[in-house]
Amino acid sequence: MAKKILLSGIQPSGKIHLGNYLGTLKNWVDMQSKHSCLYSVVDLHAITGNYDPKKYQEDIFNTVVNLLAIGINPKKSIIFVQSSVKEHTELCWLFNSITPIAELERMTQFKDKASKNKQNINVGLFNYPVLQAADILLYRAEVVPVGEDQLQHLELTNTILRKFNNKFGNTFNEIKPILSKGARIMSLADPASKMSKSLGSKHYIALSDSPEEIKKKIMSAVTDTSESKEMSAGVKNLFTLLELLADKKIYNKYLNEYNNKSLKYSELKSELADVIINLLKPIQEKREYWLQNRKKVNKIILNGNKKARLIAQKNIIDIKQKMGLL
Ligand code: AQP
Repeated sequence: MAKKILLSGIQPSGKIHLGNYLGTLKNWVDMQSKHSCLYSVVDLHAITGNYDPKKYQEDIFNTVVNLLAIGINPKKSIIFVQSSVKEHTELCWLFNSITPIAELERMTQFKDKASKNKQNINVGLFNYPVLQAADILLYRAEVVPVGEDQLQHLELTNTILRKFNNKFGNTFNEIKPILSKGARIMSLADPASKMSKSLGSKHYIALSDSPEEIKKKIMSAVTDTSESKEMSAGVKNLFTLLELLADKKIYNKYLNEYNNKSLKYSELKSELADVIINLLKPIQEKREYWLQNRKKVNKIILNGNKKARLIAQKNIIDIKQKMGLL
């Protein structure tokens, strides 16, 4: 049986945090043998937020370096930059013509991002999920690994493809979101919010953070904020990280201590910091390797762009024919 096509994207903010890694990117690595994978650096999405045009190319490059460092293998998967394939924006426009405004108005990520950045509520930010649908369906992808925050957008992709199929004939198969166990990692400093770069550096651990930075951030992570008997969101988050990264025995030991009220948070945090430092050490070494081999990275990007373009150019013809545009 032919392998299913998988597509997922990451914004080129230069840094990748533990939430991105455990929520999605680890899955990207694991799925390379099962599916035909396309991984996109979604530079057209990220310009809907605040970014620095002068260092944007470097951010895109660093994002690809990070993907290579975590284990995305360009011999197995296509790594490409979204804006190098013009058909993404073309298909976004085509989908605009069948996407109800009311559906976009429901999107919680738009409401959230708009409320946090009132000076820059642009049409692109509103339209973001339509471009995301185009990213996926341009390659006829059916499998989409994401974090929990993206589920609503993927439901909209299914709404758009159903509308397309009804109006223009059966073209796209329904897409299936794939969630990992770490689908929602919370901020270390404000565990009510998801771990996110835009909150500031004490809220997240970047894959490039030094052991000292990691220790400092974990040791000062918020734990109990109230006298509530329930496990607080901050402690739960530390346990989630430990469960995902440490041996089951170690996790159970701390959980038992928590349950019989003998747990010292400083010990839990110190253990967790060490586990994270060990996880990141080989990734950071590979990152150094790729940073010193810029030519190889650039070649990987050019090759990936070329392969993605070939698939996109073929698929858009079929879509435009169905819509009466060719
Ligand atoms: N906290 C998280 N827990 C689990 N998964 C997460 N993802 C993001 N945050 C978490 C998943 O990471 C993938 C890449 O997402 P992105 O490039 O859109 O990054 P983002 O969500 O924009 O990351 P930030 O740090 O939250 O960026 P800002 O603050 O700039 O908006 C996606 O699959 C996402 O679900």
